[in-house]
Amino acid sequence: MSYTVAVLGASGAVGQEMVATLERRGFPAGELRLLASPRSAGRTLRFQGRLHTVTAVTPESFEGVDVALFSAGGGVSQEWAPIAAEKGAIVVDNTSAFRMADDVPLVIPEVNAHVLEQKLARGIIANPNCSTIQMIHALKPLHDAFTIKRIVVATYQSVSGKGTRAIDEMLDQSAAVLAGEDDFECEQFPHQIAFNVLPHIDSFTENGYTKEELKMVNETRKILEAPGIMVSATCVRVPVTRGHSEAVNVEFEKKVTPEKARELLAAFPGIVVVDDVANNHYPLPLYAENREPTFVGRIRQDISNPQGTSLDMWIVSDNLWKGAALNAVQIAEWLASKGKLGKSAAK
Ligand code: NAP
Ligand code: 3JN
Repeated sequence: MSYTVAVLGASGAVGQEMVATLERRGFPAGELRLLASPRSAGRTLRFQGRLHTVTAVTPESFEGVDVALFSAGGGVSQEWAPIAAEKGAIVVDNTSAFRMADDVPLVIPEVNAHVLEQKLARGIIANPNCSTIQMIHALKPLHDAFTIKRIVVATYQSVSGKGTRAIDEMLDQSAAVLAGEDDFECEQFPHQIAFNVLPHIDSFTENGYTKEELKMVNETRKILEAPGIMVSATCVRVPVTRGHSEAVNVEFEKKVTPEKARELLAAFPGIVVVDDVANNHYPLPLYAENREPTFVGRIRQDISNPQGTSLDMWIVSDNLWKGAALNAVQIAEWLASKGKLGKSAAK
C-alpha cells in the first residue's frame, strides 16, 4: 500500500522537516506533492533520492491526495484545509486554526490516539502547539497515576519556532553584535533576540497573557479531556536555534515521589529520562536537536508543598520534530496502520 501525500508549507522550517521525517521514517509515500505560495514555486527539495519541485497551491493540488500535512500558517489552513478535505484528503494541520474546534481531534499519538478511532467530521486533525506537545507528552503518564490539578510552566523557546526568517535574524544579529555593529534589523521579533531573552511569544491578550500562553492552557485541557486542570504559562523566546525547554511545576491530587515519576516516565513511549545531576546530566536543547524523544530531567519534589503532591521538572524536545513535523507524521502513520488512509479507507 502506498499513499499520495501533500505537504503545504514545504519550503518552511516545519515543512522541510515534514518531508525529511516522511523519508526518515519510511512513510509509504508513492507520490509527494510539495506545495507553498508562488514565492517559492520552482524550488526543489530532495525526497527518496529524487529532487521534487515546489508548486504554488491550487485546488487541483489536492486531487487524489490521501493525506495532506499543513504548516503554512493559520490563515492558509482556514482557506485550504476545507478544500483539501472536500477533495478527499485527510488534513493534518499544524496551525492553531482548528485546534479548539469541537469537531476536530487534537492529537499527540502517544497520549490520545484513541480520539482518532471515531469518524472525522471535517476530515481535519489538528497538531497541538509545540510547547503543549512536549509538556503533555511528558505529563501524561504522571496524570494517569496521580491526576494533575495545576501546572505552572515557563518556556524557553528557540527561534526556529518562528520560522526560517527568525533563525536567519538571530544568526545575522549575533554576527553583527560580535562585529561591534549596532544598526541591525529587528523584524521577526519585537526586540533584539541575539544575546537577549524576550518574555513575549505571539500577541498579548486582554488578561495580560499572550496567545501562545493561552494555547498551552486550552490545548492541555482538551487533550487530557480535563477541563478543570489549572494552567499558568509564561512563554519566553531565547537565542537558541532549535529545541524548546520548559521548567514545569505540577501539582497532583495524590502524593507523588521523584523516584516513582522517573519510573513511569522511563516506561512511557517516546520519553527519555536524563536525570543524573551528580554527573551534570540533564536535558539540553543542543542535544535534543534532530532527535525524536521528549527528554525529561531535574525531577524533584517541590519543597514549597509540604503535602508531597507536587514536582518540579525540566522538559526539552526538538520543536520542529516532536513539536511539529514528527507528531504530524506519527498521526499519518497511525491512520495508515488502522486502514484509515487511501481510497478504500473507512474514515
Ligand atoms: P516558515 O518557515 O515561515 O514557513 C512558512 C511556509 O508557509 C512556507 O513554506 C511558505 O511558503 C508557506 N506559505 C506562507 N504563506 C502561504 C500562502 N499564502 N500560500 C501557501 N503557502 C504559504 O514558517 P514555519 O516555522 O514553517 O511555520 C509555518 C506554520 O506552521 C506557522 O505559521 C504555524 O501555524 C505552524 N507551526 C506550528 C508549530 C507547532 O507548534 N506545532 C510550530 C511551528 C510552526 P513560501 O516559501 O512560498 O513563502
Ligand atoms: O513560536 C513558537 O515557538 C511556536 C510557534 C507556533 C506558531 C507560530 C505562528 C502561528 C503557531 C502555532 O503553532 O500555534 C501559529 C498558529 O498557528 O497560530
